[in-house]
Order: sequence, then C-alpha cells, then structure tokens
Amino acid sequence: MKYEPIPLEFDRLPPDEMTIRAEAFLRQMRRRRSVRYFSSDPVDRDLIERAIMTASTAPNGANRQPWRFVAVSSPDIKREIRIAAEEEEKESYAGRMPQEWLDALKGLGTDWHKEFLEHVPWIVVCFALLWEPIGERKVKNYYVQESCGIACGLFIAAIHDMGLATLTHTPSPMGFLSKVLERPKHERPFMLFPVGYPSDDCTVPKIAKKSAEDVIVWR
Ligand code: IYR
Repeated sequence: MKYEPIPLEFDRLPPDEMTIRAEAFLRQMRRRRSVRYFSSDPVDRDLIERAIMTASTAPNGANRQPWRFVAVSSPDIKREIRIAAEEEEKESYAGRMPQEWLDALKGLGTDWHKEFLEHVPWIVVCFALLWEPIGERKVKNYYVQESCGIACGLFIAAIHDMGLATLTHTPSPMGFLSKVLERPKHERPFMLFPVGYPSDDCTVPKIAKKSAEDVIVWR
C-alpha cells in the first residue's frame, strides 16, 4: 500500500473546556456497569450499527481492522446461543474452573444460568480475524488480540454513552458461536455482548474501582 499523508483534522480546545469534558466523560463512564438482567424492550438496529461502527474506529495492527461483528436479533438464534452457552457454562462452573477462580467470582454472583441471552433484543459477537483469505493467499493480521480488545472497549463505551447496557460475556470455550453463527474458520469468537435496556428490577454487585493511587504511577 502506498504512503499518502493527508492533513490531520484536529481542534485544540480551550484548557477550561478540556477539563470540563474530561470530568464529564469520567463521570459518565463511572456510571457504566456490567448488566446481567435485561428488559426485552426492542432497541433500534441503527443504534447497534452506530456502536459497532464506533468500535470499528479503533486503532489496530497495520490498519487491518481484524474484526467482524455479528449482530443477532433472531429469537431462534438467540435461543440457540443461550442453550449452547449454558451447556458450556454448566461444565465450567461444575469443575472446569478451579476453586480459586470460582472464589474470585463469588462477589459477582454469577452462575451458569444465562437467561439474558434469550431475553435481550440484541446479541453482538465480535470475531477476531487471525488472517484473511485474499484470493488464494492467507494474509496475516497483526496484534489481533490487542486490536479486538480496543475495539470491544470502544463498543462498550458507545453502548453506555447512548443509554444502553451490555456485558462482556465470554462463555468458555466459545467455539459453538462459529457453528451457530456460521462463521468461517479464520474468524475466531472473541467476545459476546448482550445489548439492551436493564430490566426494571436490575441489580448489580456492590464492587468498587481501584483508586488513582492504586492504578497510576507518576514519575
Ligand atoms: N464465563 C463465566 C464466568 C465468569 C468469568 C469471569 I473472569 C467473570 O468476570 C465473570 C464470569 C460467566 O459468564 O458466568
């Protein structure tokens, strides 16, 4: 590919406005919670598309954009995903996860039940593209995990900012998603997001984020 530089679109903001925006964004993001109890109220497909296209702005390895998002609203497919995910999770909770891991999850109140997968209006699954078939060639992608991780972070922020809720759900193993969603071999299930409104009686675990002192080292 040819190197073709163009001028950057960038506006310097007045310092006061920078502080106001930084604080407002932090406050908004502090309100985000992983939600496990969803309403079945419908959500416009346009909103889901905007969240996915926000994810797709992520910085990524060699600009290969090594992701594919499958957005599911079909009740039949959501049900299939729920059944397969619960089968895996049942085994995980009943012995595949070591006791130390189960202990770490105690404060979150999770178990193998995943009703929300059937009740939410949307399930969005991010697939990581390890390589892409271009003609007869397999073209390798770079920093696929990092790229998809950043894209999924932006997706979560976009969903939260537009007034919806989601959960990073990683049923393990996730191979069943390739089958249910009929994805080719080079697309590897990366992360699953139920998306919708929280149910009216939704609760979340009482947990805290680390303090600035705990997460930042100034030098
Ligand atoms: N995938 C399981 C277990 C689980 C694992 C982690 I790490 C979490 O932060 C939460 C749950 C589940 O979804 O229940």
